[in-house]
Amino acid sequence: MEKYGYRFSFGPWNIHEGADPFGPTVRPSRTFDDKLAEYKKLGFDAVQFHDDDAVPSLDDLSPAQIRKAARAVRKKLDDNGLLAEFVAPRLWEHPKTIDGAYTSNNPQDRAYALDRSKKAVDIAQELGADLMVLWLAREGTYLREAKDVVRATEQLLEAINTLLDYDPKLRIAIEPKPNEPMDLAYIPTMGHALALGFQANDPSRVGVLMESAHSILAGLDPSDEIGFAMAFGKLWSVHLNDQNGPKFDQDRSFASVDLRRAFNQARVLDENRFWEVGIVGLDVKAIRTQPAELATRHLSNSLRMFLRLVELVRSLDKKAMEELVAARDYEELDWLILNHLMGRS
Ligand code: 3MF
Ligand code: MG
Repeated sequence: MEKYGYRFSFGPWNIHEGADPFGPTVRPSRTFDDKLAEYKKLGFDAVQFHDDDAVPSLDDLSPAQIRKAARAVRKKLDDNGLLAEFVAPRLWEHPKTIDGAYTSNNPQDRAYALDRSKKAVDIAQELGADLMVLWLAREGTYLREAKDVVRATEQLLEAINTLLDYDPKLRIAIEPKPNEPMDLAYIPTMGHALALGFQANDPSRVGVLMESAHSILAGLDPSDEIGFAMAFGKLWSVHLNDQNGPKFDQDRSFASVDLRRAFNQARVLDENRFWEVGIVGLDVKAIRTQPAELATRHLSNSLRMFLRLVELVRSLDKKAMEELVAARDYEELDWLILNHLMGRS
């Protein structure tokens, strides 16, 4: 398969058991080693990690034990010919993160969040990744009166600065999402994430990760979110997927809901040479009905769709497009694009 210089990644959570808030698991769990063996078969090059995907139960381990366990994972990656793309601290499951992590109203809980994040940095170092992704899952409110938004914004910045100081080589990519699990998140969009990053002590080490479903939940167009971040050289990773309107986060296969919206994401990424700066992450989940033995199709389908869309981007009749833009004939431009997507000229 021609990959046009792109590399692809997903996280172990993208092969999952199918539990949802209303029902239990529907597929057996697969071990990490078993999942790792799937990556190359499915055409992928790199693994995205939560800290505890790499080192389970890290809260019960000393920093030295954590580093040792992470080194063993690095060996497995090497054996499978895989890279670690990033590590993300999982700051939304522990009881101490029940009301937020860096923005919790409880100082001991905030200290836990920072300590846990530093452990995630240690893991990233051992895995050979210089990137940390911050999905700020519970940094927000159910009740607006429950937290001080100005103080919370400062706390987020302080946490980022602490992590940048902790490892002078670390880069941080903020993954914005407007809601879920919180009603209202403090960093809902690319604009918020970038504004926060530009205020950091070393802004050159703070960028963003754009997830399609998160942009759509915010009522925004993912390709514009991509372009906005790329205009500043700040798009360091993506979670491409799809989403059927503003409801719960669906993580559908890339392009499966809105082909043209996906085409435009591939277009903006490709026209701005994303393959030179980052890895294409696919944060997709199999539909709950999918039988266990077929529950990796969403990954290979998403990867193949991305590459097919890149093919379409590169075979666009650019000259005809320029002429139509110059004539302001956007109806005909629309027709050209639709025909192209339908495989006709
Ligand atoms: C939630 C997400 C997360 C993040 C992941 C890595 C579980 O909507 O998208 O997936 O992507 O935590 O940052
Ligand atoms: Mg994501």
